[in-house]
Amino acid sequence: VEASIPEPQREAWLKNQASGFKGKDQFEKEVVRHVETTLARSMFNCDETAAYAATSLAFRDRLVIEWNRTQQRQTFADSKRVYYLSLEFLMGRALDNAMLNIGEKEVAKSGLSELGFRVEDIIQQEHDAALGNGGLGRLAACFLDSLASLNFPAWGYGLRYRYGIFKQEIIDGYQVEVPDYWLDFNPWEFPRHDVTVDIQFYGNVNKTTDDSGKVTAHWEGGETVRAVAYDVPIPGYATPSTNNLRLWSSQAASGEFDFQKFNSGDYESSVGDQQRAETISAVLYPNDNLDRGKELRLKQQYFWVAASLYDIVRRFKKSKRPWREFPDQVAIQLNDTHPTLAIVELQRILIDLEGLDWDDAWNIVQQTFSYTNHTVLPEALEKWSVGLVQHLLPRHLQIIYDINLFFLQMVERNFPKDREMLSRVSIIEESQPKMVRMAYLAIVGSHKVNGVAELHSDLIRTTIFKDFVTIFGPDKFVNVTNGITPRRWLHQANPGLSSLIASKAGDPEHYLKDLTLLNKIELSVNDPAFRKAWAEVKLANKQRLADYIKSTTGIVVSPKALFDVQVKRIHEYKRQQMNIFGVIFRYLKLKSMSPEERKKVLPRVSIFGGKAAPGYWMAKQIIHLINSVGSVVNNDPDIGDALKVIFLEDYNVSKAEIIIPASDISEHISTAGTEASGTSNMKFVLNGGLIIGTCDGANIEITREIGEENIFLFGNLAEDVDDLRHKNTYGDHKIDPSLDKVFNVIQSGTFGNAQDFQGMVSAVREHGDFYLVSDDFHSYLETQELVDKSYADQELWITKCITSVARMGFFSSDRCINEYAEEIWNVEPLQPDTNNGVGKGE
Ligand code: GPQ
Repeated sequence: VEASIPEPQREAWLKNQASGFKGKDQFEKEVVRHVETTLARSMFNCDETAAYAATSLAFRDRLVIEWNRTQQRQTFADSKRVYYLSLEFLMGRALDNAMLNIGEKEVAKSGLSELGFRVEDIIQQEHDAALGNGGLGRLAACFLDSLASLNFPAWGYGLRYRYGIFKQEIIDGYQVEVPDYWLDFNPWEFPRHDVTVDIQFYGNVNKTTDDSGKVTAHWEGGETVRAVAYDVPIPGYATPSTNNLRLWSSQAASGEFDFQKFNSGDYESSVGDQQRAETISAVLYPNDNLDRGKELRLKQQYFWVAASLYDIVRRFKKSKRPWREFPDQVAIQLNDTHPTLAIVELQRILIDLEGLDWDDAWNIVQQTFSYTNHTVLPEALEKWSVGLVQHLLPRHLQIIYDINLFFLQMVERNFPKDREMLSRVSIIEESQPKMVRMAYLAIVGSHKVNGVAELHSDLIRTTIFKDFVTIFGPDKFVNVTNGITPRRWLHQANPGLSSLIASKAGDPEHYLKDLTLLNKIELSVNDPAFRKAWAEVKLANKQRLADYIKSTTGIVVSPKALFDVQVKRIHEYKRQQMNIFGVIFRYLKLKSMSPEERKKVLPRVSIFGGKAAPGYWMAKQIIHLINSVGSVVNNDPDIGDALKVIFLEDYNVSKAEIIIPASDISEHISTAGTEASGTSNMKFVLNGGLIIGTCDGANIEITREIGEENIFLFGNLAEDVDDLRHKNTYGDHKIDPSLDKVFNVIQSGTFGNAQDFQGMVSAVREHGDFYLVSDDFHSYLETQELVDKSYADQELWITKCITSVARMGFFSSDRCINEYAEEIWNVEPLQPDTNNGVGKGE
C-alpha cells in the first residue's frame, strides 16, 4: 500500500498509461524497437532467434497490460478465487497461443513478412515450457486456458523447475536422456524478487501453555530456504482477462549464519548451502503414474505448498474478513495428491499461528480444499514414510496424527461393528516402516473428491475409496470428465480444419467458446464441396507430418497411406507393446504374401512417440523393440510402402500439434480400467481422426457422444480384468496363437538380439500377463482388420470423421471447468467489462 501513488499524482499516470501495439504498423514499430533497444541489435544483425525475441516482447507488452488490469479488477472485486495447485504445468509454446488468444496472428503474420520473416519460422524458435510429464500436466495447462477464457478469477501455483522433462534422443534404437535447460531466454516469466517466502524444514517442536491452559506448538530451528515468485501471464481467448500462473523458485535464504560463514572465509560451504537450496526447484521428477518416495520430492512438495499457502493467506488477510469467511473467498484444487500437505499446512497456520480452535480450523480446511484423483494404479498412489515426514516436517506429522485420530474416532462412533474398517481407512498404514497414505489424507481434508472420467470415478467409488464412500456418503465423490482446450488443440494445431469448420459453425470466436456449436457441421456431412475440402485439409496435415518425418528420420512415407498413431508416455498399462506386436504380425503377413497380393494391401504407417521414465526398464525395452522393428521393416525391399514403422523422438506438446492433426487412426488401447481418462483421445477425434481403443477411461464417453459406429472398440471389459488376471496366474494360461507366432519370430532374432526383448515376452508368457496383452490380442488384430476395410471405403470414412468432430463439443475443457466451478468451487466468473479497477485498490 505504501508503494501506491498518492491521489494528486495519479492523473499523470492515467494520462501516460501504457498501451501495446494496435495494428500492423505499430506491431512492426514495436518489433524493431525491441530489436534495436531491448536486444541491442540491428537489421544487420537480426536472425530468427532475435526476431522471435522481439516478437514475443511486443506480444508480451500487450499481455502485461491486460494482465495488470485483470489483477486490479480481481483485487477490487474481492470475490472468491480459485487456486489450482499442480506440480506439473505442461504448457508448450506461448507465442502462437498468445497471438491467437489475443486475436492478432494475422497482424503478426503480415508484419513479420514485411520485416523479412515467416511467422511459422518465428513461432518455432520457442523452446517448449515442458514442466510436466504427460496427461496430468497437460490437463493443468488446458485448465489454465479455460479459466482465463471463461473469466474466472483463478491462479495456478507450481514450481519453476530449472530443468523440465528431459529431452529424448534415440541412439541406436535406445532412449538417451538429455537435460532440458529451457530458461536461457524466457520472455514469458516475470521474476518477482519482492515476492518471497522463507520456508522452514527440519527442526523440532516445543509446546507452551498460557495462563488459560491453552497449549500452543512452536516449530523451531531447522533450516530455511527462500521461495521466489516467477509469474507467467495466461491470456484468455477472445477476452481481455489474463490470469496468473505463479511458479516458485528456490534460493538460499540470506541469513546471518551464511553471511558469517562467507566472511570467515568458509566460501565453499556457503556456496554449498546456496546450491543445496537451489536443488529444490532444479528438476522435474520424470515419472508418470509412479511414486518413488524420494526425500527431495517431498521437499519440493512442501516448499511449493507452503509458499503458495502463505501467498493465498496473505491475499485473504488484506480484506480483513474473519477467518470463517476463508472458504467463501478461497477454493483450492489439489491436482492429484502431490499438494496434499497444503491441507496440513493450512491447519497448522490456523491453529499454531492464528490461534483458532482445532474444530473451527478443520471446518475451514475441509470447506476450502478439493482433490482430483488421476489413477487407480497402486504403484502411483503416494505414500511417505512416517520417519521421513517426522524428520523433515515434525510439526506436520503431529498434525497428521491428530487429523487421523479425530477421523478414526468419528469412524469408530459411526461404524462400531466394523473393527477392520479402522485399519483399512487409517491415514497411517501400520506397515514396516509406517507410511502416510496421502490419498486418504486428501480425502479426509477435502469437501469433494473427483475422478476424471465416468468409469474412473465409478472405479474409485467402488474399489480404492470404497470405505470412504461408506463413511462420508456418496455426495462427496463426484465425476468431472476431463476436457481439452479447443484453442490450442484445434485452432492453433489445425488452422486448416478450424477455418473449414468456421465456414459452417460460424466465427471461431463463437464456436471455440461454445464447442457444442460444432454440431452445425453435421448438417454438411453430405455436402460434396465440404467433404472434398475436409479430405484436402487432412491430406495437407499428413503431408506436413510426412515432411517432418522425412526431415527428422530420413524416412519417406506416403501421405496417402493410413497413418496409425500412438503417442503418449510409454507404460506397460498403455500397451505400446501390444501395438508393436500387432505391427510385427502385419509384417509377417505381408512377408507371406505374393508381390501381387502385396500391391493390393492398403499401405500403413505406424507412428509411435513417447518418453520412458529413465528408471523404467520395461518401457525402455518397448522403445528399443519399436525402433528395431522399424529398422528391419523400413529396409525390407519386399515391403516397400506397404508398411513403415516410425518412432518420433522427443514427443512433446509442440510435436503433438503437428502429429495429432495428421492422424487417421490413433491407438488408446490401455488394459480396461487402467487409464483414468486419457485426453489425447479427445484431441485426435477433434482433429478428424478415428480411434481404435479399449472400453477404458474417456473412450467410453467419446463413444457415447459420437456413436459406436464411429469408433473401433475392442477387448475385455474392466469388470472382467480381475478374473482374467487370476486365471492367467493360477489357471491354465494359453497364449493367443497369433501372439505366439510373433514371440517366436522375436526370439528367432529377426529384430536383433532376442535377449534384448526377453522381458517383454516373458511378462506375457511366464509372468501372468498382468496387462492382458494375450487376452486382448485376437480382438485387437480383428479390429485392426476392420480399420483397414473401413478406410478402404473413403466416403464412409469421411462421413465417420465429420460426424465425430461434430459431436465432440462435450470435451471442451470449458465445459469441464464450468462443472468444477459449479459443483466443487462455487465460484463465479468476473466479467472484464464490469470495472477495470484502474486507479482503485492496489
Ligand atoms: N496421469 Cl497419476 C498422468 O499423466 N500422470 C500421473 O502420474 C497420473 C495420471 C494421467 C492419467 O494417466 C490419464 O488417464 C488422465 O487423462 C490424465 O492424468 C489427466 O487426468
